[in-house]
Amino acid sequence: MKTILLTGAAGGVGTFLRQELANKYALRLSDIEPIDNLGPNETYMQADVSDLDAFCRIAEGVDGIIHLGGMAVENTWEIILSANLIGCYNMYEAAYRQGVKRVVFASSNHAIGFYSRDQRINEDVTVRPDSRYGVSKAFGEALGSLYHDKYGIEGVLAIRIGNVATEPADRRRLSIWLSPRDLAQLVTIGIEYPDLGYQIVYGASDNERGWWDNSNAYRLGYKPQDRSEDYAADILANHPAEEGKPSLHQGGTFVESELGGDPSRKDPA
Ligand code: 15L
Repeated sequence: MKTILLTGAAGGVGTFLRQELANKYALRLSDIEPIDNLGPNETYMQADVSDLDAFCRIAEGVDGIIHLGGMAVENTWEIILSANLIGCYNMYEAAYRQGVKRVVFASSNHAIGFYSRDQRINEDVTVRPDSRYGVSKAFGEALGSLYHDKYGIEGVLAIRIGNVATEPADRRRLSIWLSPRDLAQLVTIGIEYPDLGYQIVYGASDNERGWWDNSNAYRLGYKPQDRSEDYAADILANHPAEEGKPSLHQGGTFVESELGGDPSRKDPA
């Protein structure tokens, strides 16, 4: 069994992945928060992602890293800088120093959130981040490319995750929903696919209303098991349409926050 380091393991997405990957990998869980309900194939090592020495310790001897650590939504520059930019640099640098072969980076739809919802985009488009958080995800993708091309990390998969949940939460999420088991399938491609190189894919289930051309993921063997359309009738009946708002950009509320330079700088939920 391969040993995989899962950073940010105490968070919501980390908790889903622990369940999905429980019998597949020996998971070394890491987070700044403690985790005390360890399963049979799990160990825990506390670390702050902004500390390179700590990152090198938790990355020692693993076969791959799934990097969820850092801030998962918008925040101040200081926090994004430390948790996401420095945290991400430390992750790739630790992987390089420890000879880790595979990295799966949890990128986000907010790296391309300023595309409008009537555009169908693939992984090759120019990034259009909708927030400091989105910029940090674009940075993490660029670092992945650098550490593959220049420093020889064998395989790096950046997954531009939509929204991971047991079911889609609203109209926007009908287009970007990613079920936990479909996420686990993408992550497994990142760990296992031979000669992966550096790849970007979209983290979306089989969503009829999707905005993304995810053929790169399909080329790598991704076969999503879940469909957001199964929830569409219920969502459309119970969630109002959002016509005429800037949220008709793909990034939703992340786009609206501070739009036009609003100094009150409300953070999106
Ligand atoms: C993300 O990147 C966030 O981590 C998650 O909390 C959601 O806000 C999601 O995007 C989304 O766009 O719905």
